[in-house]
Amino acid sequence: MSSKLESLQRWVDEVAALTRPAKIHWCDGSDAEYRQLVQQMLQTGDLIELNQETHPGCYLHRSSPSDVARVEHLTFVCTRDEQDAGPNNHWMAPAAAHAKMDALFDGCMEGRTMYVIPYCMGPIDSPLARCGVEITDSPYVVANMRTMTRMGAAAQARIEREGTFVKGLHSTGELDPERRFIMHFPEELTIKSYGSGYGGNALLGKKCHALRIASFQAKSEGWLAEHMLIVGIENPKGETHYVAAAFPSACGKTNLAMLIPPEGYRKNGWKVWTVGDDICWMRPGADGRLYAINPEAGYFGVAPGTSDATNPNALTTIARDTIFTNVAVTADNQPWWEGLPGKPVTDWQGRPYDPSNGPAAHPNSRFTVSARQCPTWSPRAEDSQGVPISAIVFGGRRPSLVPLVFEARDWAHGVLIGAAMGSETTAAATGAVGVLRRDSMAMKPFAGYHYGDYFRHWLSFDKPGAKLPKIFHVNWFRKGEDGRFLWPGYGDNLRVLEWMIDRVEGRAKGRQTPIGTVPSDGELKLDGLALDRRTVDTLLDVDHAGWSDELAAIGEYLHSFGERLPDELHAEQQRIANALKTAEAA
Ligand code: GTP
Ligand code: SPV
Ligand code: MN
Repeated sequence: MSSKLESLQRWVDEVAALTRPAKIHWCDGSDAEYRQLVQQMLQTGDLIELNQETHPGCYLHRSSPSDVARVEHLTFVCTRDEQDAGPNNHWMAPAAAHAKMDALFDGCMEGRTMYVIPYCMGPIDSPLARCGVEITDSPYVVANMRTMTRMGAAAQARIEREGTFVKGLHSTGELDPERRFIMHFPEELTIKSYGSGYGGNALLGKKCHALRIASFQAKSEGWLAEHMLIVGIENPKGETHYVAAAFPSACGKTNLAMLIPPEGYRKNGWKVWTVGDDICWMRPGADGRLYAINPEAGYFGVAPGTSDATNPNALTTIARDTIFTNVAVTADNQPWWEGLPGKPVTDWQGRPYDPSNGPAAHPNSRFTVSARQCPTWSPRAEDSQGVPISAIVFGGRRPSLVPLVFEARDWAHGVLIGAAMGSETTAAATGAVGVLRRDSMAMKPFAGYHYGDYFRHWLSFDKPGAKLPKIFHVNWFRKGEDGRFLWPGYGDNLRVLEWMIDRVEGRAKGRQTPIGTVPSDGELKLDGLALDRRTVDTLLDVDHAGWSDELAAIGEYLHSFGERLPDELHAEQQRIANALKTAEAA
C-alpha cells in the first residue's frame, strides 16, 4: 500500500521499534485475508472448527480461563487533570501510564506478527463516523474487528483523507491478570491495552474507542456516544419510530434490538428493525431532532439465554459465519449454552462437561457475527445521516420497587432518571454478580470523563429549537415473592414500546405519579398474556415510601460527584423527593 499518511506510518514504525515483531501485516479486510487468518488459527488452536454441516463458517475460540470479561478495576482514564476523569473512573497520570505500558510492550511481539488494522466506526461515508487504527498481535482480534467494524482499505483511505485517527495499541502479552491494563488517553486520542484477549478489553474499536474516547470527543463536539441499542418499530400503517435504549451490560440490549413481535402484533403488521445492539452515536440534525448511527458493523452478543423462545432472530443470525467464544460443545460438535436444547459434552474450558464445575458455557460467553446476517437488519443502519430518535429508554435489573415503565416529564427529569439508574451487576465484567450498583446511563464502565460534566453535557441538548425525544425508564426484571420474573419480557416488551410510541404521538394519556407518568388502566395492551390483575398492578405500582428511600439514596449518589454536578439535577431530585412526601402525607 502506497501513500500512507505520514503520522500513521511514523506511529507504526515507533510501535514496531518498541514491540519488535517478526512481521508486520497491514489488514485490507478482504475475504482472502480472513480465510488465511482462520486457517492459521485452526493450526495454532486459537480457533476450533465447529460442525460445518449445521454451522457453516462457524468456529470456537476458548480464551484463557482468567480472561473472560472486561476488567473494570484495571481500566484507566488518563487525563492530564485527575479531576477530569471523575470519581467514576480509575485515573493514572498520563506520563506514568505511558511508562508503565511501554515497559510491558517492550519486545512483547518478538517472533510474532504485528497486525495494523485501519477501521471506521459507522457507515464509511457518514459525517458522524470516526476512524481508528488498532495495532495488535492477536489474529483473533483481527478476525473479530473485521466483523465488528468497517475494517480495511476503505477505512485507511478515509484516514489518509482526514489525517486523524484514534491510535489503539494492543497485545495479549502473557494473559497474566497481574500484567493487564486497559489505558485511555482521551486528550491524545490514544488507547493502550495489554494482557487480555477478551472482547471489550481487546477489540479496541468497541468500548475503548466508540464509548470512552468517543464520549470525550462528543462532549466538546456537541454529540453523544452512548451504550445504547437502536431499534426501529414499524406500525401497521408503515410508520417507523426509532428508539434508543441504554441498559447495562448483559441487561437486554441485543434482545430488545432484535425482538420478534408477539403473534397478534405480527398478524396486525407490526415489524421490528435492528439498527444497533450496543452502541449509539447521536447528534442534533438541522430539524432539531437527534439522529443516531450504530458505529458498529457486527454483534458481540451474550450467548447464554439465547434460544428459540427468547431471541429466535439471534439464533438465525448466528447459524453461520460466526465466531463463538467460551461456549460449550455438543457430542456432534455444535455450539451449546444454557438455554438451548440438547446436551453439552465439553465445557467452555474444553473439559468433559461436569455440572459440579459450574455452567457448561461461561456466563459471559459470546458470539461475534456480522449485523447484516440478522433477519431484521435495518437498511437504515447504513444511512450516513442516521435515524431520527423518537424515544430514549433507560433500564436496569431491579428485582423490586421500579415499575415496568414510567416516563419523564421533560428532558431534565429524563437526565435525572438516567443518572439515577441502578442495576444488579452481571458476568459481563469480573467481580461479584447480582449486586445492586448505580450505573448512570449504563455508562459507569464507559464514560471517558467526569460524570458531573457528562450529566451537564446531556442537559445542554435542551435548548431553543431542539425537538428532543421523550425519555422513559423500563424494568423487565421485577421479581415476585417466589423469585420469578413478573413480566414475560423479550417479544412482549413490544407492548411497552407501543405505549411509549402512543405517548410520543399523543394517543395515550397515562397516569401522573410523583416519579413520572405510568400507563393508566387499559393503556398497556396485554391481550394474549396470562398475567393476573394483581401482577399487572404490582408491575405498575409506585410505592411512595419505597421511592422516598430510593430518592434519598439517589441524592447521596449525586452528592458524590461534588461541585461538578449540575444544580439542575439536585433540583430535580429535590422536586421528586418533595412530591413523594406530599403524596405520602395525602
Ligand atoms: P451486553 O452485550 O453485555 O452489552 O449485553 P446486552 O445488554 O445486549 O444484553 P442481552 O440482550 O445479551 O441480554 C443479557 C441477558 O439478559 C440474557 O441472558 C437474556 O436472556 C436476558 N434478557 C434479555 N431480555 C430480557 C427480558 O426481557 N426479560 C428477562 N427476564 N431477561 C432478559
Ligand atoms: C459489554 O460488556 O457491555 C459488552 C461486551 O458489550 S464487551 O465488548 O466485552 O464490553
Ligand atoms: Mn455492551
